[in-house]
Amino acid sequence: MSSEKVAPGFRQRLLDASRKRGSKLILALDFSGPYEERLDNALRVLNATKEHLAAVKVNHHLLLPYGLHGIRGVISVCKEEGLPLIADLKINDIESTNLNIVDSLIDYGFDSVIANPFIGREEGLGRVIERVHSKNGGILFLVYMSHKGAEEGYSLRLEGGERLYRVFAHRAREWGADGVIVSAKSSDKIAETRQIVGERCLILSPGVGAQGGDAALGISAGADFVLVGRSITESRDPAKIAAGLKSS
Ligand code: NUP
Repeated sequence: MSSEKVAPGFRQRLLDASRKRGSKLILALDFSGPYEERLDNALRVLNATKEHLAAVKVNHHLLLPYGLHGIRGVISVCKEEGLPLIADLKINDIESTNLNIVDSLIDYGFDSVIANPFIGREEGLGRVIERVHSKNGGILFLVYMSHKGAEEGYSLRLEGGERLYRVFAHRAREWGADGVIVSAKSSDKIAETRQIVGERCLILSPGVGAQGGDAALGISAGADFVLVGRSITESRDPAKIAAGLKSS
């Protein structure tokens, strides 16, 4: 038997980071306002809150104006701190484009990506999941989003009566997603999703604070992590808010 140590996968890295800091909080590093100030603001908030975090999520707010190369300072802080980095690009395209996206993200140091299971497996997400896992990264599926209109799409009934978000939860389990995104405002959907995906698939819940949801409710419904942006990034005291949310 080989004595070579296998590096832990994304799920384990996230759980390890969470345990180390006693935190179920994933910081959404989202900033609006002048483009030239966003990176400095991101580094300021990241450095102020890092001891309270389990992971960091980056969205278009930083990636569009700066690109992967431009945010390498943020990536470095996360690497130094052992904070897994999630790219919230909601991958939603054909396979060759999706593969291109995940290759860039992982090569630049991201640990995982969020994808839309709506696009399907064949020539959609199938090889993307394999690619991400072959690079020791993770993939998270949108199952039920946190905005009001989520109901108009994710709750649609399919022929036979099953609702779309339940199909997405089944896909997460069957296709080997490392985690799913389910609104913190929908305790019932979190509980239903847990029933479907089992214990190995992590549930990450956005919609806390600025969108009206409550972190403790999300966690008590069965979410493993809460995903919070503006309540922290737009606060006068990000560290205080993050410390309050870390073990909701
Ligand atoms: O359903 C989702 N809701 C949601 O808010 C899926 C997401 N990925 N997000 C993202 O989480 C959203 O784009 C933002 O980056 C973050 C929540 O930010 P905030 O509402 O806490 O500021």
